[in-house]
Parts: sequence; C-alpha cells; structure tokens
Amino acid sequence: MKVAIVCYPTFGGSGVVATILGMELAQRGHEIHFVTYKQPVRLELLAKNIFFHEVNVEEYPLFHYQPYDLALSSKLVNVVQECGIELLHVHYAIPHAYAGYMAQQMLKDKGITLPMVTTLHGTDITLVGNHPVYKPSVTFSINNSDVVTSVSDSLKQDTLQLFDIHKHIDVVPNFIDMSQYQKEFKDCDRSVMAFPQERIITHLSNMRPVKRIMDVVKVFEKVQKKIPAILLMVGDGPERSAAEEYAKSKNLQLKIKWVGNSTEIDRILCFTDLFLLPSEKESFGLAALEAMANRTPVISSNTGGLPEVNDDGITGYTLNVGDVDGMAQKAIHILEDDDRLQGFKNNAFAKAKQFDIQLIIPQYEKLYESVLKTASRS
Ligand code: GMT
Repeated sequence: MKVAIVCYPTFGGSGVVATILGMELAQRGHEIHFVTYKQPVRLELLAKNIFFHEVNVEEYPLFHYQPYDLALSSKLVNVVQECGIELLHVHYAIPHAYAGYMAQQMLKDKGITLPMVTTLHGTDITLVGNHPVYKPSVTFSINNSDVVTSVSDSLKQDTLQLFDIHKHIDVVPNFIDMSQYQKEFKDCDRSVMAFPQERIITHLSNMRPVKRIMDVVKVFEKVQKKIPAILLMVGDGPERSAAEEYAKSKNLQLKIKWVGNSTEIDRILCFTDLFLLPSEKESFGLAALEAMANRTPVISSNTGGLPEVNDDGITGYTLNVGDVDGMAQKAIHILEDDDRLQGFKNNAFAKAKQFDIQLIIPQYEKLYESVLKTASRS
C-alpha cells in the first residue's frame, strides 16, 4: 500500500507512535510518505520505502497566524497526485484531520478518492480539541474520517462523552518494538549516573502542566529521605524552571539531574529502577510503556489510559492524581527490597510484551485493507 502519514514531528508521543508505525510498515513492504513541517525526530530517512515531504508555510506580513492547515492540505493534494498515494493516515486530530478532509475534497474534484484514517492521541480530545474554539471542527473531522482509531479504551470513552460522534471508534493501542529489548544493553553502565548503593528514578515528558512534574520532584524528595536515590529528569518544557527552583530550595540539586531532551531514552531507561508518571491526564502513557520494556516498574496516576498499561500492584502502582504521599510510599515499597524490585521489573517487562509492535501493526494493516476495499467499491 502507498500511505501518507501526517503527524507532529516533535518529541511528543503521537509523533513517535506515527514515526515508528511508518518505519515498521515500510519494513513490511508498504511505501510510506511522511508529510509534516520538519523531519520527525525518530525518523530514519535512509531506509527503503520511506519518503519525507516537508510542508513549508510562506510567511506573509498580512497574516497574524500563518495558515499551516492550508499549506498542509495543498501539500497533501500534490503528494497524493505525484506519488499515487492510496490512503491517508493522520495522527492527532488538530489540525491534521481537518486538513486531511480538505485534501480529500480537493482530490474528489479531480476524480481521486483518498480514504482517511484518523488516530486520536489524547490532548487533541481531552485538552485542546474539547475547547469551544476547536470543538466543531474536531467533531466534524472525526465524523468525516473513514476510519477512526484511539490509542486506549479510555480515550475512546472520553471522545464519545465529550463530542457528538456517530462514527465507530476502533481501539488500537500504542506499541513498542520488543525485539530491541530482548537482549541486555552492552553499554548499560549505571555507574555513569549513580553510586552503587543508589536507586535510579526517572521521569520523562515534555514537562507541560499536564505532566505534574512538581509531583515528581516532591515524590522523590520523600523517597530519598528513606532510600539513597537519584532522580533523572528527561525532557524539557514550561514547568521545568519552577520545578528546578523548588528542588534547589530543598537542597536536592546534587541528587536531581536535568537531562533535557534526549535521543538516548533507552540508554537512560535501561539503568532506571523506577519510573514516575503522575500526570493529570494521559490517554495511554507511551513513556511508561517504554520504561516497562526496559524492565522498569512504574508509579503513575490512575487517570485515563494509564491503568490499561500499568497494572496496579503488578507492574507498579497507580494512584489518584496528586497523591504525592501515596506515590512516595509505594515507591519506597518497591525500592527497599531487591527481590521485590526484581519481581516488579519482571512483571513490567512481561506486560510490555502485550504491546509488541508485531501484535499491533497487523491491526492497522487490517483497517487499511478494509477501508481501501470499501473505497474501491464506491
Ligand atoms: O503527552 C503529551 O504531552 C504528548 C501527546 C502527543 O499527542 O504527542 O501525547 C499523547 O499521545 C501519546 C501517544 O499516543 C500518549 O501516549 C499520551 O498519553 C498522550 N498524552 C496525553 O493524553 C496527555
């Protein structure tokens, strides 16, 4: 199949999922065209069947806001015609599903049918998309997609509750390539980060308010009073400086390392003992899955799709949003005993296998095939 994938090219989870999906589909023999404003961070361009088309938005002084959706839909029309694209898969509803719909209509005018699959990722529904400014367009684009998928059952329920949707939503969970985790990392050298007696706790996110990184620091503050530990804060974002200031005021600066955005996530997670994800909202929690694939138990909030990934009491613990005391207690419980920690690590790894890319990609392929079959009949 010839598929165009539209996504955000940044460090966000939706872009990572779209990129890995595209690369795996390309390996399976499909021709994959990424259409976005920058090369996606995890995209390896030097691979067979992978193409990248950059969307340029011309700056014009009259425009207060540059019309990216217009540029994207025009680019899609060109790419579809030039490359013979059969199917469009957009990740994140805003504005991708809307731009995709416009491209479909322009192509229809030229006698070309382009079915569209829309994957909902979370904030496009629960935070941004639900705002009255966007809601009518998001509702319209979801209802007019040929196939709609969501990354967890929780997100599906949120979508049905928050929007007036008359389209079936298929749940296709996020995934991870477990073949990369079967063997131990040769360069997993924890001594570069911590002393032998210290536990390593990690958090990874774009540090937006929804990630509650102040809770991460506060949980760590309590844990390190009982157990020698360090905290690795990976990623960057608007909440970072306030959390750094708080850490300094508590004299934690030597125990917390602010790593910034990193392309070496697995190298960091492989020597991590515990992952913290206390988010306010999380449709899935890809970072938690990446941690679990690296044999790392997770303490998370119990919001959204997190309980579908993190099994309470088995792969870690899930607690109410903001329950810093509870999270610290459970963290200490896991970390204070070597055998218990090992048990949680084994369970986390076993659970991650349920989301192996080899199990999930065929679900997308099946949806693609069915939508193409339907389109060819009409
Ligand atoms: O969580 C973020 O800040 C990024 C956001 C995105 O769209 O890139 O992530 C959402 O999609 C991820 C991939 O499907 C999910 O794993 C995240 O849980 C989801 N984030 C939220 O729902 C807050």
